[in-house]
Amino acid sequence: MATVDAAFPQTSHFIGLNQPVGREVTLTHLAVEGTLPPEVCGSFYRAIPDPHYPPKFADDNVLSGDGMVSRLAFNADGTADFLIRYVRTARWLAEAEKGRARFGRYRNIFTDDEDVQGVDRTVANTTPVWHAGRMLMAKEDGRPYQVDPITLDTIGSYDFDGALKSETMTAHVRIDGHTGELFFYGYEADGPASTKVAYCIVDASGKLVKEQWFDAPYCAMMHDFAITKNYALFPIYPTTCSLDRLKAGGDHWVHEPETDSWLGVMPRYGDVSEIRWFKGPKGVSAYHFMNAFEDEAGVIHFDQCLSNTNAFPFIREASGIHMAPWDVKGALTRWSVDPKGDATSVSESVVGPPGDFPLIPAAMQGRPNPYGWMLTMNPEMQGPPLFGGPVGAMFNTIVRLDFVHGAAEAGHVVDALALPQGWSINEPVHVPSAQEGHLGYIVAIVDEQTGDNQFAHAAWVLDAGALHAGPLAKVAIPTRLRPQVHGWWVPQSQLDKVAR
Ligand code: V55
Ligand code: FE
Repeated sequence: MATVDAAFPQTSHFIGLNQPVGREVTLTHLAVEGTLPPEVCGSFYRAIPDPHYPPKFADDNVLSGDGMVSRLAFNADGTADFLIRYVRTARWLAEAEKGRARFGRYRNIFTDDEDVQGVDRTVANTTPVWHAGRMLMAKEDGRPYQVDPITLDTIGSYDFDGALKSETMTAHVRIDGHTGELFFYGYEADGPASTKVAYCIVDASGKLVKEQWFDAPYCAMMHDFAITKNYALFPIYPTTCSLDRLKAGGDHWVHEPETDSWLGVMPRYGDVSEIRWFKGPKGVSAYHFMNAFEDEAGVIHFDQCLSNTNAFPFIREASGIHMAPWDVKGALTRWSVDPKGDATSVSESVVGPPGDFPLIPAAMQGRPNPYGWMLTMNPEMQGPPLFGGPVGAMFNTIVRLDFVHGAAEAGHVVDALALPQGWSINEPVHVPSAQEGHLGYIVAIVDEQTGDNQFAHAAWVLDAGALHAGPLAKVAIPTRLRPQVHGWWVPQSQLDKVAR
């Protein structure tokens, strides 16, 4: 139980919480402790990278791991089930056939075995995206894989019934809660290091109705994007790719501290020729965005978990950026632009604490969000955070921000739950309340280090308006878990509608 898996490189990417789980799990009738609110009726899905085989190259990173999808199902009888399944991608099947890794370095086709050239190498490991009754496991380097939302069995690569031209769809989509439309994009849309970006709209029934391509200012890691009621926003940060570097067997990404960031803004139903590029600061980076919205004056506000360099240590190392972890600074940062004004750069303000995994109720997507949640570090914690994930440090605190009532000097933080030393919390999902004025519920997986290379995991259900009160309900999950990338909540009413 406490043994390390010596078949994997003994680097930060494969030890401790990052040690691969390596197996599919079926746990049924788990006890739900406490009082589960009736609204928390449905399933919580999570995506995890978990390499099936030790990597071809010892310098592999967490992001390369084969996609695993988990489902925590709250059952009608008051118990819960927990399933983990590999996504059986073309890559997973090709490797399973030989019983070893055949694909090489992170997002570098030139390091793959000769006999798998041309095989889809995406690992579908980043977000379980639920839309129009379909569950898609997405990763930004390829097309998503569709999985059965009940059994988690892999259905296959998904291209919107042959309509999608882009070779990629990112893991960060935006669904307008008012129209039910899915907005997404794919970068490196026609191959590695390309500046081509595909911007797509899928109607509420799941039909891809529009796909347009444009050129980004340079080939950048475009991890997330945003919509407002009337606009689509494409932020560009200077973590860049070069084909020559890939051909030489090098790293996909290098961060460039002296290169400008950009915010592309276009009418969301408009033509890509209408994109206006607003200049941002040099050298910054962000993975995840809380939201974007227009105010009464038509000014767009875009809130992002921004940092002064790329947050991933292995990308900084590949870039020759030597910074102590405490010199990596960040904050929830607002870029404001007037799409009809004359200014050609963003205006920046700090609106929240450092951290990541921002969350708003799905209904507020692209509209003003008076409040939201995110993960951060407890500044009062004595001792180091739990080691894990691509950054190497897990978050230990969840906060609620109130942009109306919270003090700006306090980063709008009005409520917090700080976990004890040795604990961490993964990306939460939001479950709406049936009660008017109640902020709903939060579901998240928490990890606890219980010994040398020993961990315990549980799902916690929190009152989204009273985080400090601690869990209303808990489900202990008696199996080892790797840190989650992203999660999704699907209400039981929607699962019941799925034709099976
Ligand atoms: C991220 C995750 C990825 C990836 C690129 O969290 C960026 C950010 C799990 O894969 O390939
Ligand atoms: Fe992400």
